[in-house]
Amino acid sequence: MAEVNGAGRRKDRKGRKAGQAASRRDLISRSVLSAEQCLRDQDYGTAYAHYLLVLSLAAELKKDFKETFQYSLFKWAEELYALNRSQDLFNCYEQALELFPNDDIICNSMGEQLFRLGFRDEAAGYFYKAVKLNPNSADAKENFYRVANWLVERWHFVMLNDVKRNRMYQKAIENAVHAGCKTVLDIGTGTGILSMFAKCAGAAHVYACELSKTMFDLACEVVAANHMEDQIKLLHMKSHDVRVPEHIPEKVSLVVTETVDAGLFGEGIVETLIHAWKYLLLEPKPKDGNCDVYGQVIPAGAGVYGMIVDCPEIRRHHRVFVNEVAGVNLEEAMQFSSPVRCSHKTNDMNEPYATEKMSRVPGGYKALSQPFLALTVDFNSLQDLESIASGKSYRISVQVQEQGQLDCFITWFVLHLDNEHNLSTGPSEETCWEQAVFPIQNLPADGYIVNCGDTVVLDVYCPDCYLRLDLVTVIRAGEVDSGMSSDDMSLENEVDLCDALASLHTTHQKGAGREMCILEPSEIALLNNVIYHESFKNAFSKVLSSLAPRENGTFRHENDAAAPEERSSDPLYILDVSEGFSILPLIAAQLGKVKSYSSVEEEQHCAALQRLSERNGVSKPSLEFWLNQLEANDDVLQRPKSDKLWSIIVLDVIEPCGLIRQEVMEKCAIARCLLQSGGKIFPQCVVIYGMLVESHTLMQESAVQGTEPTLGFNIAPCINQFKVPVHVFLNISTLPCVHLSDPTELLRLDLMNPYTNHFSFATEVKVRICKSGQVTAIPFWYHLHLDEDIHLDTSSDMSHWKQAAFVLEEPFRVDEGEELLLGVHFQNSNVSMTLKRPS
Ligand code: 44T
Repeated sequence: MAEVNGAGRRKDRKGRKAGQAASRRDLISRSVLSAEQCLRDQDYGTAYAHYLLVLSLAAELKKDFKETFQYSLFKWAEELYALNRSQDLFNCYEQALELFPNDDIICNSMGEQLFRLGFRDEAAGYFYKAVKLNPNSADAKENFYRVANWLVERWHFVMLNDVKRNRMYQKAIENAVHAGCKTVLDIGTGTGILSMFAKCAGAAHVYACELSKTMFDLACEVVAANHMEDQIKLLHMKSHDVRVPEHIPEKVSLVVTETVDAGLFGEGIVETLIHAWKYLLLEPKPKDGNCDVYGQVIPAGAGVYGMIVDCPEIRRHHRVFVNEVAGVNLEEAMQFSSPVRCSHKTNDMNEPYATEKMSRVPGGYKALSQPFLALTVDFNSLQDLESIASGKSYRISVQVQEQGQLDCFITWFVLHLDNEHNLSTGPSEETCWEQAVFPIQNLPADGYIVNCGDTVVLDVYCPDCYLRLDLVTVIRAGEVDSGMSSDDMSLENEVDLCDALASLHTTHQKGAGREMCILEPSEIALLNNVIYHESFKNAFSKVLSSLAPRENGTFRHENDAAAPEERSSDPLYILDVSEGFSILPLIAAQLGKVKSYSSVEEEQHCAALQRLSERNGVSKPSLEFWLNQLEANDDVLQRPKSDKLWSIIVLDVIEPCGLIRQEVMEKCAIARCLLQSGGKIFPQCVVIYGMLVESHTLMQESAVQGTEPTLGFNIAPCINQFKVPVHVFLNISTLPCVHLSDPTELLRLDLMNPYTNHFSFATEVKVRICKSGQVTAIPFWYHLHLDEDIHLDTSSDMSHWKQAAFVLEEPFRVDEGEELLLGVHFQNSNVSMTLKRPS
């Protein structure tokens, strides 16, 4: 019986199984049919859901349906994005990645979604994964290169190549370990190099923490590559979250760290060390020195130095100093201001300081004072650290020694690693460091000139972990200090100080009450660029006069089909799709019967343009804001009215960093369809120039050069996975390099030509070598041709554009007089280059 029963149950189960399989098959095929129907109906959400079900039930179908599944996912994601349903959007991607965990296309697309919603670090992680999964994916590579800088910042390469800095840290750590520090915590370990120094110096226990996930993973890889994974304990956490004994078993006798930025405190070293002294370090060395084991920090302390500087390049990026640009008066209407703060005004958009490698600033700079000591800090004194964290300010008077313009303060620092080892980040030092720049703004135009003998009074403090230098006043030679009583000198409370400063500022602030508009430094440089605006004005005029109705009411352009009488009273339409703040529409609107459309997005930009147009007598209807006209889903490049086409469309082709903007050719193709006959796209043509150079500097910034600079430790192969061939934001004029060829035309993009519809180009150009050497890089820049006669050069002195360079994988030896073939390849806006000898 039992057996029969058993057999019956088995049979029963078998039957049920067969039935289940059949109904599963049935469900699957029905779902596939529904999915296909939904796709035809463009109901992508439901199609996606059906495919998801199908592929979850039938893994064997994954191969067949992968592309259709991806298609419905991407379509549905577009809709979710448009509907602002980002959580649902990411849920879909996560489901998709569960089904296809190793699919580079989904990974890359997930990265793109994250990126456009502002999650850049996360996006970078997905691009990285996509490239790892498919090293040939051009899209993923382009995306990865664009964000790699967020994952692993470029200074890591520079720093690891800096032998002097590495030796100095190594020596100081060795000294401390030999003197008895046996337990070490490396805070912000980066690639783990300081931890490896400590271990090799003989430390018994080495712990390291790193808050960035990418850097932590990298440190693990580096430490393993050096066979020290059992000797260094790596923690993926912020030092503030490290607890004894949960994460590290004991308090340590040495903390090593280089969590410093150009302004010294910007990486939070003060707060980090306050916490470390309270919870992670042994007691400091007592005054009488009578103690074997105690806590200490490398670096032991630092001195911050400052200087008053005249620098035209910094001036033109942080202060609008032209009063009139191509007929537009800027002076009375608006107060433009850089986001880099230097005054008491606080604003969310403020950045504490800019950074600049002063030795490489185009046009150079002039020191108006001797260096002055702005601040010192003892990292071994909790009291000192807490005093800085309290935001206490120090008032300093500095003598002016040279006549010039008060453009900015710059600061740098000397890190005292220990009593013997000091690292300076000074502007004239041979180092990889940048200096912090505190631009001076909002003085009356004549207030910037200072003379020998004047005294500049400033406050130095560190209110929120960022160093700040505030100009208080300038005491002119021979004047008594009328602005400040001795009482003011003792103001310690920040609020009082701000009030005092505010009242001081308003007394000499010209045009107080003018509307404030904060612009990016590149936008300020653009406003200061008179030639740029004059060029556009002239080119606009030419197009407009070629299209304007003649006296007899007919149009000059013979192709124009519409009846002249209908059109003769119509204005001409101009659309400016520049990114960021642009006054081109205003310039156009002043040219007569024109209706200009601006595509500025920020509210303060719209307000500024409106105010400028009022003050410049531009009639209200002449200037419109394109985004106000748009329905939620409309395309920016639609035409203004049903029967009217654009006479001019201004496209912003080059990014300030020196790269071609993404999707420019796509935009161009649309723009061409929206032009009236005889209408023009600006620029009409873009010519890319390049030059072969030997640049040690670019190599150093691009990859760690073997094991020598890292003192024998094997770091290069790990971190060089993050190298990026294209460098951006370069100043070619000051880049340390030897020119091995003349500038050469590389590629011509004709934006007006309807046959330029493909978005990837490859050409080969002959380049003559004018000097023997090693080609390591090819800097490139652009000429933007507005018409046959007028062009703008993105490498010119007043340009708001910087330049970019392609760095070769390996140096290429060349001899004077020979001719090489340079292959240039553009895909979307990603550039790559190859160099070879003609066969
Ligand atoms: N110095 C700049 C390097 N971190 C900046 O995630 C550029 C140096 C520099 N981890 C040449 C040029 C320059 N707990 O990976 C970063 C960061 C991490 C922490 C754990 C913490 N409390 C922190 C704080 C930061 O530390 C690493 C280094 S910080 C950035 C250093 C002018 N040489």
